[in-house]
Amino acid sequence: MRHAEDTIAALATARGRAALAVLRVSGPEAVSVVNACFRGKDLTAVPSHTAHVGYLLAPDGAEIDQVVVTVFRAPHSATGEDVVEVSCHGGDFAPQLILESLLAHGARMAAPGEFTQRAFLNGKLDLAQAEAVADLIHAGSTLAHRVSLAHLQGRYSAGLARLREELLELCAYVELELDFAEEDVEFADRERLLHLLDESEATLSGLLDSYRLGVLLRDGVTVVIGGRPNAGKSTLLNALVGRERAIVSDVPGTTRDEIEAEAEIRGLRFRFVDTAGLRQTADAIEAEGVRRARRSIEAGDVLVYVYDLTRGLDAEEAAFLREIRHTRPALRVLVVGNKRDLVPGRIGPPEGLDGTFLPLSARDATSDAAALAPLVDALVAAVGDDLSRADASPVVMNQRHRAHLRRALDAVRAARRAFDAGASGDTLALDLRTALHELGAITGAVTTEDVLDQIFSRFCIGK
Ligand SMILES: Nc1nc2c(ncn2[C@@H]2O[C@H](COP(=O)(O)OP(=O)(O)OP(=O)(O)O)[C@@H](O)[C@H]2O)c(=O)[nH]1
Ligand SMILES: [Mg+2]
Repeated sequence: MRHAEDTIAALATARGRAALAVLRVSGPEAVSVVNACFRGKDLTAVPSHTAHVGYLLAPDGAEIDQVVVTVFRAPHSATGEDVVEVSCHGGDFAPQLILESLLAHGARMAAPGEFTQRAFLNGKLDLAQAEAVADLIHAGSTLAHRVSLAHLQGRYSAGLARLREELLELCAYVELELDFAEEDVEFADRERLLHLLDESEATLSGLLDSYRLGVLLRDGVTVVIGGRPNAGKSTLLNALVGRERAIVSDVPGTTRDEIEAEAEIRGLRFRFVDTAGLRQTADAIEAEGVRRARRSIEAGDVLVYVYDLTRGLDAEEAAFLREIRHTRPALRVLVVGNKRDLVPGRIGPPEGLDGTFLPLSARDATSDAAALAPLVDALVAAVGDDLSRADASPVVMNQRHRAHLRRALDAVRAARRAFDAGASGDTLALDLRTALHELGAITGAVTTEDVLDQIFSRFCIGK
């Protein structure tokens, strides 16, 4: 374990105008560094967890700002070291000048993620929790925030710890060097071993399955709105995001550049992409728009294909939808029959369309959000995951974790096969140790410095 020799400082809050800003100093000299540029109480003599008003001074003794400093003494601090937090006024000057003064008095500028790294090295949180700090800060939706917070509080780590215990129990069994192929092994032991193997496999599979939802929470869902010119795509985009984001006009070919807008629906972040109407055109700029539209449709998670009910879905469109189903089977397609207000009576899906069909009026929906409810329901259903899972069980959002979980699952399965084939306890133990090692890498029980540096360097400075 590395013990920090030096004292680091950084601005912990975002730059720019704000009522307050916070700077953090951590390390063996944290208290004396701040004390050297603080006019108020003698901070070296104050108890831990106390706050003090005073003036922060520049190296030449000039006052920079009135501040509140809070002193936390090791090991009872966020990093496990002596920590001093300086709350000053926000803006472009005071925080920066204070940072310069702290550096002039012996602190070193913190590297990205260095505070969290020190917290990890001092056992304040495990690696999965440290990564959850980053996830929490980057959360782009209510659900992503809730899951990151649960991970930070250790729900995920606790689940992994239980799994580790199961695997350790398994290892203990097989390392007794029992030869399970022999007749004299107790039936109960054999049953217990099989049960534990099944449990571990199920837990690992469940975690790996949650990754799909994790990616949705982390990255949001990309919904591409496609269709013929004038079908009402831009009108629909505006209705979905509740503002006039895109220009709507009765001139076909109005949208050329792609237009993106985001909205949160049921706790998930949706990114809607309005595209140029699909048609053959001699206009070079429009043609480029059409090319981009096709590319976006290929890359999206969901395609909302809009057509004008007064014109119907033409043969070329139907062929396009069949083709995309073939070339991109993972793309979920919702077909919207638009301008419902212009077509009286009952409306059925276009002939030969299998899949979700929704007749609606995008224009009416701009003033009456309830008109969009069926489409919103269909979008959430298209995501295809039980969103309530996000509250009930851990959700893997991190690619690094997924890689370790995969290898752990492979190892447990290999152990299962070895058992079925009547292999020796040694062989089984080897596989189980591999699984344990992979789980340990997630929480940081086993890691190398390289891995740590790689993880923490992705954090921002001050974290
Ligand atoms: N009556 C009626 N008109 C609509 C509806 N939705 C859109 N429109 C009209 O249809 C015309 C085209 O709408 P847009 O939203 O610009 O269509 P678009 O698909 O984005 O068209 P391009 O950008 O040219 O590809 C506009 O005059 C809209 O007011 C609807 O639900 N009912
Ligand atoms: Mg448009």
